[in-house]
Amino acid sequence: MTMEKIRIAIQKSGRLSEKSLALFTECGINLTAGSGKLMADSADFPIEVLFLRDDDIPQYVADGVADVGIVGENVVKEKHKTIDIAERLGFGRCRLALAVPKIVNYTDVTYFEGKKIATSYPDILDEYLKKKGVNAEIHEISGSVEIAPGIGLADGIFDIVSSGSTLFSNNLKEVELVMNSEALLVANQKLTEAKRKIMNDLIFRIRAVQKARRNKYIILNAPVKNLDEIVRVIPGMKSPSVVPLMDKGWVSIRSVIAEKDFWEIIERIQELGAQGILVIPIEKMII
Ligand code: PRT
Ligand code: ZN
Repeated sequence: MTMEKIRIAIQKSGRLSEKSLALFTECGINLTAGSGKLMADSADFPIEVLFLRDDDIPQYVADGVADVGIVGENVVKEKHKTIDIAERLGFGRCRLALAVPKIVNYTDVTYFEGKKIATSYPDILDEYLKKKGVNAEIHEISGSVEIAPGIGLADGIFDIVSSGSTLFSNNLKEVELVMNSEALLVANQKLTEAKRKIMNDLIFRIRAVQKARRNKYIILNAPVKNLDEIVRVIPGMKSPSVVPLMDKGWVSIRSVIAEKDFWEIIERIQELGAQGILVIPIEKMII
């Protein structure tokens, strides 16, 4: 009897490759071959990894050649294949936006009426323009979209923006945000029961890793007189553990705090007399 596995498609080389592989490692899934090969498998988890161009991933997953895949939301939306979004992965964040030359006196989206827009995402753009009631000519190109206005190929562009530095260095400015994107775990809609179970195991691990990333373990010494107030600031998962110190006026507190509230919490508890604050990264978190 062969053990059931799931086959997952990830980007072969590009902006999502490294983070996709890092996610497997953090989930305790070590792969046997490098990303240079077409496929890899793992001794730790019933998984087989297929390395592809990101544009091909939705189709492979829709066809069932791969059971699941990791791909940008922008690509999923552009390809509109019939696949499920199984989990949002929180990396590869970017946005799809319209941009025009800096010198343009832009007021609103009607600027694009009768204009030429260069993009690698014609379907998403077309849908957006229809919704806005704007008629523009969509010029599909597969790369270096940002140079199109400079060489007279288009009046504006519709492209992925992350820091905005590519737009800046090409004398363009972002004028309309069309969609936000992040990496998604996508799945074939007709997975067998056994494969669905493996996928859910994978999602369970991914969530534990993500939760851990969003939180920090904190240890600190606190004066007993302010204990109640300090505990209100760092409530912990259930409630913090409080350990007495030899010095009767002090206790040691251990708790978990959210990364995003980190500096605010540290400031508050310092005001309340906390000392010797240690902040420790968490590897996995299962509640
Ligand atoms: O070869 P393959 O087809 O697999 O890769 P690709 O070249 O099509 O894609 P790749 O590797 O560039 O990006 C893969 C995915 O990463 C995209 O589909 C997005 O979901 C996501 N992502 C996140 C980005 C960016 N951030 C990003 N900044 N994809 C592209 N960019 C490019 C953008 O096209 C522009 O040229 O970076 C430039 C803008 O960046 P800033 O920081 O200058 O604004
Ligand atoms: Zn691509």
